[in-house]
Amino acid sequence: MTNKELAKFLLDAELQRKEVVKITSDKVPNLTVEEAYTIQEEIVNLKLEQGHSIVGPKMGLTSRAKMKQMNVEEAIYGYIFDNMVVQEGSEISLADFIHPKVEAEIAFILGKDIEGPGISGAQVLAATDYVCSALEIIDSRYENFNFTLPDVIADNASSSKVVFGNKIRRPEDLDLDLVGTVLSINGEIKDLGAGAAVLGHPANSVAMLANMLHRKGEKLKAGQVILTGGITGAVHLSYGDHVTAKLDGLGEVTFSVGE
Ligand code: 0L1
Ligand code: MG
Repeated sequence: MTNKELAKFLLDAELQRKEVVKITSDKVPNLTVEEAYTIQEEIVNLKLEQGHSIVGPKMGLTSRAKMKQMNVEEAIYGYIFDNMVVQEGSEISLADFIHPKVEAEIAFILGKDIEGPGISGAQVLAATDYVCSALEIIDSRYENFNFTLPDVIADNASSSKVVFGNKIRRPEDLDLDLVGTVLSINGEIKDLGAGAAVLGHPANSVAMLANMLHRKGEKLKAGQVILTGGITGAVHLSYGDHVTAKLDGLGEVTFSVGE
């Protein structure tokens, strides 16, 4: 199969809400990370051709625990599109997903372009206009979230939906590494953490992204909204769930799960 055919295969799985066997099992056993990003690019192009626009990139596998689990030194990225954004406080339909999970994150809204190499967290903070809370809903197209690193990169880093909190703050008004975060479902705490769970500081995640994009001759652009990675672990969603994340200084972000 060509990279475009593999991209269509994964996009069909997303559109039909149908889980598939990971592509390294049978279709491309020797898939490299570089080739996987090429498949992801084909997915991005197909979504753009369908009329969707990019909100911004997202970082994934940014916690030490997830990196260790996948045996990687570098996080991964994917892209969030406009049709993935869900209004804060609204209800999503379980039927629109395969096996969704939710994680609490901090999003950065860029005021200036950021171009690698050698970008630091301090440079990211200087280029960031605002930060806000977010709940990312991930929905791997692979059976049981069973994938290798190249598989998940090709699958647009499991991107599915995102709910942004309504409160925006200037980044200098908060210690983003110390932002305490509590993720609850139906009033029960499911996980908690602090901003430092994301590569020591969420700005480091954006810096890593800028440096990774530079290797492909790309940069982060003013106006993009960037998901920096899960502060909490990812928690499975079920019908009837009312999900709330509280992030210190960034307020609450919520949604619920209907049929
Ligand atoms: O946003 C994320 O951290 C997800 C990255 C992909 C890994 C997964 O699907 O669990
Ligand atoms: Mg995430």
